[in-house]
Amino acid sequence: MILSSFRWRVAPATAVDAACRALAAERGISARLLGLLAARGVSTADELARFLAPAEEGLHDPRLLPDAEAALRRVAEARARDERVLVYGDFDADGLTGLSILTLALRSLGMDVEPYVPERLSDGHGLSLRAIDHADATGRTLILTADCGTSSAAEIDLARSRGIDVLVTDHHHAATWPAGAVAVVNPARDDSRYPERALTGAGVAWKVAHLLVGELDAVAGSAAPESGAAAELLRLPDSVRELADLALIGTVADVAPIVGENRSIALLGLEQLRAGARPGLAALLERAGVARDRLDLDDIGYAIAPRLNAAGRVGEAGRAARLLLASDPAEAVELASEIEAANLERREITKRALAEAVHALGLAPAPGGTATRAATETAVAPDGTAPAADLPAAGLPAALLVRGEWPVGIIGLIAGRLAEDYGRPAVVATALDAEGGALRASCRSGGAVNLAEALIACDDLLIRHGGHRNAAGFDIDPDRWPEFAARFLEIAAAEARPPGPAELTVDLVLPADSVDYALIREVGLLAPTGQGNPAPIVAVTGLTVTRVRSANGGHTQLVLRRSRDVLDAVAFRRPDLAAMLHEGDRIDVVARPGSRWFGGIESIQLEVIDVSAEGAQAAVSAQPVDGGRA
Ligand SMILES: [Mn+2]
Repeated sequence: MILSSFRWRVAPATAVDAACRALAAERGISARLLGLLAARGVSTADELARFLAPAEEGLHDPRLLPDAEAALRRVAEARARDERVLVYGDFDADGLTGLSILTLALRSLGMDVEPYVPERLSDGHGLSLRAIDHADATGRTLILTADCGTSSAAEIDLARSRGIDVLVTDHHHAATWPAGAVAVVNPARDDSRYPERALTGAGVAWKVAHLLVGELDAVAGSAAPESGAAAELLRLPDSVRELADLALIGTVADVAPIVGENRSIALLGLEQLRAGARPGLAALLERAGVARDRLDLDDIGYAIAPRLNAAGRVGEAGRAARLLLASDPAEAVELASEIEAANLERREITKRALAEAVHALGLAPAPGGTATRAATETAVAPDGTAPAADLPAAGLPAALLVRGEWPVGIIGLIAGRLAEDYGRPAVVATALDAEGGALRASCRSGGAVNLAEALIACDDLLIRHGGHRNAAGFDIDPDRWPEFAARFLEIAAAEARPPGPAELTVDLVLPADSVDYALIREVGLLAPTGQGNPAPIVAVTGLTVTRVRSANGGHTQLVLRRSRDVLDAVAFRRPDLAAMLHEGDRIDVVARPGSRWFGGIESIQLEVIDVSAEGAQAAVSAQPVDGGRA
């Protein structure tokens, strides 16, 4: 009996205008690729031209950023007066890369810069008093922030009263911002007219580096045209292009959508990372066992970002910053092994804390935790959201809420694992200090419950809260916890997904014989894929199983026959398929088409997400041949 894990759904075709169609024909874009592009919002000639243009053409003029002029003026002044500058970043991967970008950019302008990395426990989030004291004590009269500062009005006023100016660069959404700052360069300000809203802290820092170096570096800026310069995009200096690897890491770490300007950052950043020019990142990749030449965004998301974040979680953020800033390869290798040790320690602590949380909740360990997780990891809809995992055993509450004594730095990780393993929102709280003060909590959701809205509905019980749909956090008085838990459960129960298999949206339906190298190349044109721009998912119909084999790591390898030859396929973390499928079964599959290289030869490989008995998925069998798309 062949049972599908998902109910398949074919993405509705998006209308493409005639000019776009004409340009596609001119550039040799097939109807099926145009259909895939349209599903990603590329449906006019203008958008298609921009998609196909070199990465640099997707960048916006940094002079359009809010307060760009004030920021430029203040930094120019600091440089002219030989002022000493402090750069302050948040301690997560986005903040650390943003801090490194600003530090390196100001140094390239010949300025005296000290990077200051806060400690999660002693400094906390936002611009800290300790940092201001430090700037004061060391004669630094200008502080630049990265990835924070928009909500630090009081600290900024205090700095000002002590003769220290603060220039904020940040990306956190804000209806108000500190009036005492010399500039608040934040495209998420309510009054921002900057064309891109989805930059991360590192992305904004990189744009500010472009602004400062492009305008102030005599050598880099000398090529600027004398007349009508304002209408031209500020030229991208090579020294700023070389910082795109750091901007990309922050962008992936903060799960920003890889579309628009972030896509340009991704393309430019991958070029730098693959070249391996930054010793710290080259050493980190080597340690993580990632081959640089085929590096993609998944490698950054799984190998680099967690290692940088781990450092921040176990009080080693300063070391991570030194790694990113290192210019000596030997020092970089040394720092990378220390970061690796911190990563292992963080994993160990998290594993123990997760077991404690599961026990405290009275849950059975997640049924084959990996299998449940596989469903959420592999099943990604075209809009970048993962459908909720199949719900495990009935009788679980609509949300999992747990209090314990864990390091603040890992509660988000525990909440994320609980939400994934048990397919429902999770809230994990821990004491901020030993004296029975406030609790700090982290929330994660698979998408069925909007956490930001749920917390707004509990606003009266919370000291402060913030976050997004799928990830949020808050502080609460311990006395208020029971009332909060009850109300949150009620909200989660009301919004929970109806029972039944989750939907899996496929981009395209193709008969097996249409899967060819041209398709693989077309899919490659959509790279780099990641958040907001997922790898295309295709339903391939009319296959016969000729070989099934379970492989190490819980994977299933398949050989599938079509009319004249066979296709190789692999299903990662799906050990169940090896037992369910038999030689001779007629099946349809949903897969990501790709290829692998072996002994210098490329061969097509389908990365299977789900299978069904041939014709059993109504949405797919109803499709005309070749999808009839575009
Ligand atoms: Mn950030």
